[in-house]
Amino acid sequence: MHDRSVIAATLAARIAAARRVLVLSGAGMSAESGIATFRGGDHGLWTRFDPQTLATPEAWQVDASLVWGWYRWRMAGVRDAQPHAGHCAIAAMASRVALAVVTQNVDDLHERAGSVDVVHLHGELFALRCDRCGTRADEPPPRTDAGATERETPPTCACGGRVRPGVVWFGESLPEAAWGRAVAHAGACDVVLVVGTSGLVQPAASLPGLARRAGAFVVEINPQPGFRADEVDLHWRDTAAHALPALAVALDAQLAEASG
Ligand code: BV8
Ligand code: ZN
Repeated sequence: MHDRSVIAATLAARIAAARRVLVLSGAGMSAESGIATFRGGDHGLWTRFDPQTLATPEAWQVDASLVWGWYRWRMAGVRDAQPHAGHCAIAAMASRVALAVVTQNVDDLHERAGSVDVVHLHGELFALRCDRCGTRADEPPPRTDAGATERETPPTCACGGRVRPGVVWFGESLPEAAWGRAVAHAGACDVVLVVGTSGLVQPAASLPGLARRAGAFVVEINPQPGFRADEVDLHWRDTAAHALPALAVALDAQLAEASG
């Protein structure tokens, strides 16, 4: 597509000249790996389950088996998924320019594509821990029969607590270290690529505005607009698995040309 390569070349020139790039990703980053987004289309996680209800400490208190069964189904889905060319493009660009990844996602697809030091604002699906003493726990062997609605009793810890997913639920505070690193990245970068987020969940959604006020050029890569027009400098109406590889190719060409 002509405009995809034109946008990619223009943005690559800016990235080649940047000191530091920040990628802020949301559920749309994992969509082309087959993982349902939270609000997208008819397959969004919200449509079948209301994560506003399930992804909360209250739900865990009231019906831990439903919550645990839902996360077990999501863990199986992530294990079966593969990073796509967009995840790989981010890892490739990070080997060429100073690029940090801050994600709202709890899957491990950025890491499996080769990104290192990924900041997980909302925790990590597979970082299981006891809800009482915090001891890390291993996931029990995957179940073959469970469906998304299958209840499953969560494992118990030696202290009597229950094993929970290592994610940040609605109403829970973000990990201080992760939030601190995200704010530092946002305040120190020249270009922000906001990929696949509807910009609804706070405080993560405040990061692009913070970066822009600190002087960064903010690009949103998303087929739909997630952020207000005054919060982004460029809305690249494309998908993560198409736009990011085109950008990585354009960046390589830019850097090759610059090095003569
Ligand atoms: C907190 C882990 C302090 C769990 C998640 C009223 C107003 C404002 C804020 C609040 C409010 N009431 C409550 C709050 C605070 C609340 C919040 O923001 N609520 C929202 C819903 C209104 N936030 C919190 O509670 C946070 N904590 O504030 O702490 C505190 C402390 C104590 C007491 C009170 C407050 C904690 C939030 C973390 C919640 N946990 N995940 C789990 O995964 O189960 S959030 C969850 O939704 C995901 O992690 C994800 O990050 C998040 C947002 O979703 P998106 O990533 O944006 O995905 P979405 O589906 O929405 O959009 C997908 C986008 O991708 C779309 O734009 C689509 O167009 C695009 N797309 C689709 N396909 C593609 C694509 N883009 C590119 N390529 C494609 N192929
Ligand atoms: Zn314990």
